[in-house]
Amino acid sequence: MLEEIYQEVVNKDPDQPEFHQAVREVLESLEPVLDKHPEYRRYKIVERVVEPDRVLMFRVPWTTDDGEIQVNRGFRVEFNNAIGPYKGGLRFHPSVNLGILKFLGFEQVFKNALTGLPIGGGKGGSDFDPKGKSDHEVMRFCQSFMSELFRHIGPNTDIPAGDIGVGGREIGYLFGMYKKLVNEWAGVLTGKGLSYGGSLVRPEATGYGSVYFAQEMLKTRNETLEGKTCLVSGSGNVAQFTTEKLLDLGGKVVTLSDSSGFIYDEEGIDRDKLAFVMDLKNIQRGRIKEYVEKYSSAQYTEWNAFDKPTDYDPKWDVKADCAFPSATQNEINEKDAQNLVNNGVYVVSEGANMPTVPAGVEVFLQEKILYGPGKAANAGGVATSGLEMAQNAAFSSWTRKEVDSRLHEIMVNIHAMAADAAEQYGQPGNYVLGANAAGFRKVAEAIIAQGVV
Ligand code: NDP
Ligand code: 2IT
Repeated sequence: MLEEIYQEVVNKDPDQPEFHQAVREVLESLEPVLDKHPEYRRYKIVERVVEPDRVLMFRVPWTTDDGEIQVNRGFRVEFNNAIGPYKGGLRFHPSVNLGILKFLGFEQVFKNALTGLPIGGGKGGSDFDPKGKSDHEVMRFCQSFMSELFRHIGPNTDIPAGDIGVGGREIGYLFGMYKKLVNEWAGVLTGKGLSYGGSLVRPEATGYGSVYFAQEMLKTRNETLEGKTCLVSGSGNVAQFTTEKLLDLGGKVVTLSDSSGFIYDEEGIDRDKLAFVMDLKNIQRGRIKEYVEKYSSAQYTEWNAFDKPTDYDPKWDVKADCAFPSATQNEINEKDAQNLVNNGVYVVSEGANMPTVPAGVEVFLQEKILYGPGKAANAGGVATSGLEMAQNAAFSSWTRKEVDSRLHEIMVNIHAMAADAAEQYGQPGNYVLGANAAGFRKVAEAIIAQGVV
């Protein structure tokens, strides 16, 4: 039956391979859940949950600094609000299309359920490329994007946030335009600046959370991150704060990357080097290869993620204990997964969404390494967005310590929920099954309770 549902998803939208991949991965976990809960079949929960509540698509016209008119496409996929208002990031990247945003929105539904907070799932974005654009161009783009999006969102309806290409700068411009159009200050976006309703620790949260998740997985083997050599991919928001938390916990980070290549620093990326990367990426908006001009302990390997010059990615062919993929989807193929295992990696915590292809996931499961799939391991970001919403609703702001300790507690709970569900369905240690089953069950119960709507 699940195969039939999957085929129908493919037949309806044959040009959305990432969405198919995300659906297949969840459906493959669900057989034992549906066997235990036949009512989920009767209520057609799977059929209902693979179809987004609604998809919005709109034109985003803007002008360059030279006065040339550009047209991009904007999207918001409001996937499912059974357990709370739509919640999820906005991605600005030239590769963005409806299939990618549907995959991200679908994942978000279950991820958000795992946080234990009342938030549904959504995702949006545009094929706009912020790279090489001036601040003013980015501002005009964000204003145009919001001039359509504003009528669809609201603090109890749909609350976007950041994702690839959308950080504090973009959220600020989007928020400013929303406020102007609606004439109301509302907690309608998360990831806001601290001076206008943002939460402490939200910028750090996804990376910190992914490391907390790894810490919990290691605990099951009575181990810690102290002294572990770690590979981190990406060099954006998630990668930076993954590196920071690994340093706090005594780990040694030896790689960072962007879509042009990666750096390997055998001496480890210490706090000063990380500060350099943060300035390079967040302020100068430069490329990671500039790291080697500053630090001679490192070497740079060019590997264009779009051309894929070899059938394996050399950044995963490095000796280490742990890997934190924190760039994008499908950045680890089957060969990369095998290379990681061959190089001694036995902990993989996914800061990115769906960074490992299905055949790579299979390698990790067969090898029985500690493998935390994105929807569990990177849920700390959206969870802290939920905490930002709670602070906005209560007109209050919490201390760094308070937010961080709640984030930590949420990650400990997600790990426990995924571990328990994996055990309950007969595959202890399989966090893929555990996360999918636990997230799905929560959404399914809410859908049943609310009738056929
Ligand atoms: P950023 O835009 O801050 O950083 C993205 C990083 O990944 C950059 O180094 C970028 O390199 C690299 N990258 C992007 N696309 C590709 C690609 N196609 N191939 C190779 N490298 C690529 O984004 P985030 O750090 O916020 O997001 C990273 C991942 O984490 C994404 O998968 C996102 O969905 C996920 N995530 C983010 C959350 C958040 O709170 N921000 C929460 C949960 C998950 P370049 O500069 O060359 O583009
Ligand atoms: O993928 C994700 O969970 C995010 N990009 C964060 C979403 C959010 O609403 O904070």
